[in-house]
Amino acid sequence: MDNNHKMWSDLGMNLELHDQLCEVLPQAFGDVFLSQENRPEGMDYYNMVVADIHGIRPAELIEHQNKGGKVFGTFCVYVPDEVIFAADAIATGLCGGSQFWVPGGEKVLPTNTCPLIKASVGARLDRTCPFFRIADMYIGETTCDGKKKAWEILSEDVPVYVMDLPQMKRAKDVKAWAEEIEALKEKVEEFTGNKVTAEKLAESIKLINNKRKALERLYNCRKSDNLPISGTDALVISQIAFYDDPARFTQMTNKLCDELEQRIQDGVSVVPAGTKRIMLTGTPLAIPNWKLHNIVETSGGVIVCEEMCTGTRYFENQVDETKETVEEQIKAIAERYMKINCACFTPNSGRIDDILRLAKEYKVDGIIDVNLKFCNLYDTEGYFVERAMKEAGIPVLGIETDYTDSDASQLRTRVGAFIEMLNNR
Ligand code: BJ8
Repeated sequence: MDNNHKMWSDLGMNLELHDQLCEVLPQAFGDVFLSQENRPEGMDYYNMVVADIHGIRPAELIEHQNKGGKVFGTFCVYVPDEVIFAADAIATGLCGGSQFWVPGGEKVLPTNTCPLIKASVGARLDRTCPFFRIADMYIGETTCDGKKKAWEILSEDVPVYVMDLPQMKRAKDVKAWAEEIEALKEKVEEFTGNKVTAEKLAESIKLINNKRKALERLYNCRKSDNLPISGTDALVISQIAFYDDPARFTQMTNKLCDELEQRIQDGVSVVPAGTKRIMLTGTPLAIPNWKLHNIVETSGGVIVCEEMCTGTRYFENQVDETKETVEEQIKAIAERYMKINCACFTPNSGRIDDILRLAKEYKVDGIIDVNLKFCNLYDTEGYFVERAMKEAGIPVLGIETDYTDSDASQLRTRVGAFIEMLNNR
């Protein structure tokens, strides 16, 4: 039994089922990523991370636990990692992006639940993901109805703490969110036995801000006329950001950005001049959901930006680093997080403003508004997105999809026609 198998077995995983996943992932990764031409050398790090996705990082998390540390699993970009790291614990993203986990979720959830929720629940209940096994506690949030009920199901199997996210953005809501962050701090302190001090919180605010800055630098490179990196590669970096060690991730991403900035200066592009620049908006694309990027970028277009939680919503806006007391720091954290524009808020016009701004900044030719099947929130908000884009004269294609490949050829046809229309404009 190799080291990984021993670790997975010790975690109580269903090895037989998990082996099936291990068999298909390298092929999928090879087809989507390694077939691309002229990739930056700095992608080697992320290739390595994905190649051993259930090995390297899980082993690090277990090492942390063996030293007495705790691991918290999170599902939403609203949950502030700062508070968790400040208690010498580790936060790791747990969203599931593979169809492999969906049937496990469907055993307990209605079929008409979004695939992200079904996959996340299935990954836990089927015991086929080490991250879901390792996390000592899950942190849920009251964003959409499907998630709220999923926490209740998951809590029968693993400790789950739920943060109550306000769904409006008035001053009293920001205050309420600060109170929720304070309550999370107390929970994390109790669970880890470690005190969150102002010094510790200042350190972790910097740590996570630095990660955001590295991602922002990466995305800024994508604003260039000559594109130094594909959207597919940028997406996997965003996905890895959710669970990699934050300091190492920041260092490797900044190193990659050095190379990308050099490429921009040297006029190196991964696509021919004139390739239509597409922005994706909508529901998150959790790892290993690479379907749409692959379709767009093998149909003559290129993705330059994702207005998504696996994209700009994850890294835009920093937490104010100048605050000195825990109370002020928590307020600053709440203010930063309440700037994220998720469709669970009403009204959510800030998201429309963001999309219009990003379309300009990234010199976008067209937008694909992506909705994960059965996500009522983003589906409904698509009405405003499409209307605003039409008014601004930006072509928009609305797509609803899931994690299966059953609609791949139909999507390819629609995306191909959209890009052709952009080429003929
Ligand atoms: S801040 S987008 S990460 S809630 S796609 S599970 S909303 S039914 S993931 Fe999200 Fe936080 Fe918002 Fe971002 Fe529900 Fe919709 Fe599924 Fe969703």
